[in-house]
Amino acid sequence: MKRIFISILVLYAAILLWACSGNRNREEAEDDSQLIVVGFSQVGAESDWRNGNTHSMQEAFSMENGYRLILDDAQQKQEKQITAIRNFINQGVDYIVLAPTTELNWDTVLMEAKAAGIPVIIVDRMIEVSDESLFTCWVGSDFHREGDIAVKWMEEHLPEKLRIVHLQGNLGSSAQIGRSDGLKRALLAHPGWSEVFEAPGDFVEAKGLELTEMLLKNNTDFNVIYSENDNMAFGAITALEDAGLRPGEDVAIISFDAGARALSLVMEGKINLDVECNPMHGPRVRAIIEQLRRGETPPKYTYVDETYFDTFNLTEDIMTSRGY
Ligand code: GYE
Repeated sequence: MKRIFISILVLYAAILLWACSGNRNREEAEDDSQLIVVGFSQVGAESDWRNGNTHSMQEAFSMENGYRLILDDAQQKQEKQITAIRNFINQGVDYIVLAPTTELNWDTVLMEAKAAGIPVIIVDRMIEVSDESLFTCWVGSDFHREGDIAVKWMEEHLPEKLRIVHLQGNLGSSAQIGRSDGLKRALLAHPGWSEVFEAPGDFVEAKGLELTEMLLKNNTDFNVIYSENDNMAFGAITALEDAGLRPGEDVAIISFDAGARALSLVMEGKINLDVECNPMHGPRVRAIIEQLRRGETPPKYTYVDETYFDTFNLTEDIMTSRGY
């Protein structure tokens, strides 16, 4: 009799638990419908910068902050981004955030987003469209200025005769266009500077390594590597060291991004200059969405303030407080 009583009690408790969990799920579902839905088409996961950027967006658009973030990784392919944006439109997201791979050919898909009444915020790299009303606003870095900072530093700190290896980002991306442009103009202005090699390494460490290994194997004579991001510089440094050369001394290393790992190489003297490019765009994009929700008009273009680091100005404090 006692056993039957206990069994009934256990059964009753189980039913109660099940009913409660049902309620909770329903409450969560109701809460979920209050969340602001953001579809974010991300370039990929090619670099430390990119991973820092993804992380910043995930933190800013968390459930606790009232958002549901749908993140799509395009593996550096524009076709994948176009598909992702179409999926966001079909799902009826509230906002689309696009970090574009390259600048051209966005018109058609952005017209579709506009027709669906979904605001599009562009982050990081820029786009070139026939009609500026196809996107709400943009926030990111001034890549031309970054190129100019690098060149000015090279003029002030490196010898007059430079034989430059130019490792480019993926061609057609604003980060590549701006950083390459600074160097191109400087090459025309300095008779002592020559570019002995130029190729895209797509912002990826493995390609920086591969290209530098190939140059060393072919006995290419160079004394500067102008690497359009940190990860390609990491690859180049490994290749130089494997060949018994001293990066930062035998070959000057110029890089962009200035993430934590790269700054420790600046400290060690293996990267001579790292031009800062800040990926912490999450809070900036969130502030834009909040402005839009209040019915305000955010500025069409917002440039992030950035600097550069070399052995003269880098401190332990700066190095340890990097968020990426
Ligand atoms: O420099 C590079 C990344 O667009 C600024 O993309 C970004 C660049 C960044 O892969 O590391």
